[in-house]
Amino acid sequence: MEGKKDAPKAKAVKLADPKTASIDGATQEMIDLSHKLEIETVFDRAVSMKPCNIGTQGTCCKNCGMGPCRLPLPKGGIDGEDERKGLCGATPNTIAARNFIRMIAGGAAAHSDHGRSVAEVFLTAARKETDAYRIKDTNKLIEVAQYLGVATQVEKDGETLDRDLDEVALEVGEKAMNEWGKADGELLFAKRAPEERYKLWKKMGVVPRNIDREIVEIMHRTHIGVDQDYKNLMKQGTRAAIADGWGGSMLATELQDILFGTPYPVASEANLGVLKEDMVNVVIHGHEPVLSEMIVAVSQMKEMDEYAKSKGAKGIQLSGICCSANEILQRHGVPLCGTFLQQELAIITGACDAMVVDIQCIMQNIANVAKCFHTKLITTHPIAKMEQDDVIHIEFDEHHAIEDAKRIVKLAIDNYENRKAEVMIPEQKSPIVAGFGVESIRYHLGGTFRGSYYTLNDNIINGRIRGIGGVVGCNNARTKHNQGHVEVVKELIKNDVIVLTTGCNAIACAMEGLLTPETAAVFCGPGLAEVCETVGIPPVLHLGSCVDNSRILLAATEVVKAGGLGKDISDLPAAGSAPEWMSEKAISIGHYFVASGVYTVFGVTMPVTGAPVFQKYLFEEFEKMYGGMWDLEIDPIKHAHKMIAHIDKKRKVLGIDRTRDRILMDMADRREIETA
Ligand code: BF8
Repeated sequence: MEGKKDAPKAKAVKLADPKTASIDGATQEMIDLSHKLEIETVFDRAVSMKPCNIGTQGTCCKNCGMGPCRLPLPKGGIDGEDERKGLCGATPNTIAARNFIRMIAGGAAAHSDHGRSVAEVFLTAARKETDAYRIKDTNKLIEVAQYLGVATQVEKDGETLDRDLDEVALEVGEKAMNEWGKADGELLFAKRAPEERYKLWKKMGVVPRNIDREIVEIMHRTHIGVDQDYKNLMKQGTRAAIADGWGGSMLATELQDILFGTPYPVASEANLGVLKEDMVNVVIHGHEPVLSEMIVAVSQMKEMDEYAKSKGAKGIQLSGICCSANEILQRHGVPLCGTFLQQELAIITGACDAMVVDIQCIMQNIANVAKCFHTKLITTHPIAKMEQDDVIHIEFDEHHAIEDAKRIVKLAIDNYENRKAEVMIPEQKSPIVAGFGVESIRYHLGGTFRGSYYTLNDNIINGRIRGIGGVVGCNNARTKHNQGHVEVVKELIKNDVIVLTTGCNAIACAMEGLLTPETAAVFCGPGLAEVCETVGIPPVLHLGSCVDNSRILLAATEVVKAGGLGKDISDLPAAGSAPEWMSEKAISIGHYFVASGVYTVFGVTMPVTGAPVFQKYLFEEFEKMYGGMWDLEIDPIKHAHKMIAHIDKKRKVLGIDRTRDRILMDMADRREIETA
């Protein structure tokens, strides 16, 4: 018919080039296999779908029905006054700041709601309403009680006696729960920060009142027509981020340690090669260890092992993806199956009999991938279900935790004989030592004489250790899987910067073999290598999941307390990094690092680049206020060197730059001095 246009041709599906998508051999192999099997993964979608340029800049406002108002930065930048505005008149600064703090709210909510769930289970255990959970670490219970204002001793007949631990636990649970919604006062853990930091937060008016309130207030302030001053918006973003790092996340970590045990160094393995062809593979994916702890316990039961054997398997192989993986690795040595970007690939091995998920970082596409295999995909959390019809929902309840976990593991075992596709498990896996924390760093690097971080500080002062890098965060399919993580970390340790890692960075480092003491001799500068070899630790210390970034805050506080390196976290030769971030949680973490005084560099992109004035506020002016600030650097080597430059700047202010100069002298320099 005249005028009728040809029907649009279907776009050819673009496929990711495995070698460009990841640096990891196992991942490349599985992407290749996914193409042969015609199963689409995130890597293919990343090459088929471009990100929105305006959203990437942070200047798309969709907070009301008159928009979305899109305010891209002109290609040549802004000459003169920036006249861009939304329908209501909102400037790019207002829009970017609103979006930014909404990301903080999202991240803080995710961490903190996780923390609340743990606090609820903690209370159930303290009230003895369940047999499944018991207080494991009583030392930590006593320590945390003090920070929550819970008495650990009582006076009786003029004598001071230790208080009954059940009573202490109950009050700790109640006081902790109160932190989310109390009407008066302020976040109790804020005072765990160095005194100078707490005083600064007081002066700036950013000490959180309670955790929930700071998140809710962000949603209020960013509603149309409320807060329209980017500085004031960021003040609230800062308060909410502190409520996450020093509140929700820290409570999650501490209560988990009390309930499930504080991690200590443990040996294990990492990468898809940990799956076993002749065993029932249960892959745990998500974040809350409340469920995964039970699955670990049940999988180790003799009756389950025998049941697996009755079905022709040699036993049960547990492994983990994302931060659930980190949690059960830290406490039980369960191997890491993979990072955020490997979740689909674990199913594509054809060996995953059940993938059990709870909350956060679970891609909806795993349900589509699972459909192509025998894998049972099991959701377990009431707030995180999936619409696809192949997903089984078994809601987990702490009151009958063991029964729920048994049901799940049994389902996986029953499914073992249903494997249909040819099993293809990549060979790659790396040995690792994980399970570090504030306590184990004190044990390995602390001086028994002062019972503190004395040895660590001493080595920083004498220059063997140049500084501390906290390298954390996600994978992002917009950048080559694990490249940023591995290159940043290798460059740091090569330059004698010890690395504390969590989240998917920790898994990336694990896969690359950087979490072994032997790594020190291969990759580290001479000073750091000497320290690691002397005390037998890896140069990259795995501190756990993303809520465990609170451990980095507390480790930094211990360094301040040990003396000789200033009075505040902002005085330390330290820097933070998330080379491949993607989640809102990462933004919240980045901002509580900054608010705690840490120079923090992100890779990939930052959703503020469309508002240059606001960007400058975060990247420069924040340092004057908080001693910490944001930065963006995509190139991993430059990224690491920006961190090192900041570390050197701090060393100079502390007057310890000379010791470092001495340590860097090579033999030729020494000979020159000797012959002079
Ligand atoms: O909380 S690092 S991709 S897994 S968000 Fe997610 Fe990012 Fe991985 Fe853990 Ni953290």
